[in-house]
Amino acid sequence: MSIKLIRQAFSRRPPPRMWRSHPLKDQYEVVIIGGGAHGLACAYYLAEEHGITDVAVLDKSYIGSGGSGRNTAIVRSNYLTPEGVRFYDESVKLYEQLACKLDFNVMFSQRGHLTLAHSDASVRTMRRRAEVNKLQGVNSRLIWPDEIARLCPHLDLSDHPRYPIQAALFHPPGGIIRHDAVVWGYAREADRRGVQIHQETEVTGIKVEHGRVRGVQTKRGFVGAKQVLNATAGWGSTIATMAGIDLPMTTFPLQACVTEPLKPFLNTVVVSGSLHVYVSQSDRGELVTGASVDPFASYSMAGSLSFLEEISGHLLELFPCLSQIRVLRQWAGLCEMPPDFSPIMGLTPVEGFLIDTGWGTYGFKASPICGKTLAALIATGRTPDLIAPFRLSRFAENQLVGEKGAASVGH
Ligand code: PYC
Repeated sequence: MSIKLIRQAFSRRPPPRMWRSHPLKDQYEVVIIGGGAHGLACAYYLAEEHGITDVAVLDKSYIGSGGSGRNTAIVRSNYLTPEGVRFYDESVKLYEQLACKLDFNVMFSQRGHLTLAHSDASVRTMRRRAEVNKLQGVNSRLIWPDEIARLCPHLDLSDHPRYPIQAALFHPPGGIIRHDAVVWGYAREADRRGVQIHQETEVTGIKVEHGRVRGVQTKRGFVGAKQVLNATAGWGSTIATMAGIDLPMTTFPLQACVTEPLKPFLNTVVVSGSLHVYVSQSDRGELVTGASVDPFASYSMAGSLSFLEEISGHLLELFPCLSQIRVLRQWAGLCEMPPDFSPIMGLTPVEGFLIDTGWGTYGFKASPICGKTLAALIATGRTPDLIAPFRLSRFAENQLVGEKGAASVGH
């Protein structure tokens, strides 16, 4: 426990506010639409690394109310494409330093990540992923049932299940994090550096003149800006349309749920792409688990019984010992899915209007690196090499980044 925390506990003063309220100005240098981990990270790095503090982060609700508060908080970099592995690995490295950088405990637990293979084809894919990962310097390897049993003794490794487990991709740096803490930590440090956070400030239009962005229309009035970043996860294409840009994405709900707390028994994150299930145990003991995206496009964030039936069946196939466990609550978030399962980031045909979109089921884990690279692009006008493969123009150039290592997308 830090000295600061102990001093605060004994002081009579209420703890300082994490971020302040301000009147909305009619002009900023940069407006960021979306107060999730991506938007707030970008605001923080703009201020911290480039000295740009005349920044407003606008959210239509409270900060972290979108994808940042609706995910399962898995962090990993064991993707399939070299472009994806390099990008997510930088994010893992930033997450490793984040608690120190923000002076805020984000509870990053690198407990290891197992992706199970239940068929010969899947073993081949995991082997390929392991090789791509190693070539990029990422710690990831194929392991067999004896080692899986040591890491995760409660998994059913017998030949009884419909799809017996044959092997797994083991990624020791992968783990889970406290997603709200990431949002709050970035918000507090951005605020301290002069960034303004405006909650309940919905953007309803984007003003573009002669091919250049001029600002955003909000429910609280017009706000001018030299540069506008669209960091709105599930609503990325809706916002882009306001600037006259059509993004090649479809929105699907992704559901997840949490069980009652159990004594600690699951020390790794466990994922099965074939069964469409991923599960980890939170520090409170709850199992946090989810399935693949819903099989239809929708903006609904309602939970469904069919999800609960499906996830229970799949989870019990892996862990029959959980048959008496009760589900406490479930939720859904919106995933905008590009055709190649890779994000769409960077410049657009509208000068000054940038995008941080296409985050499908893989957005939260990219927050730090996405914020950092987009801040660099906003500040310098130059696209960092790390995000160049994810440019919007890749679709017209036929340079897709087919990311089959994305989870929950039912390839
Ligand atoms: O990318 O690890 C992942 C993930 C798990 C659930 C949704 N995405």
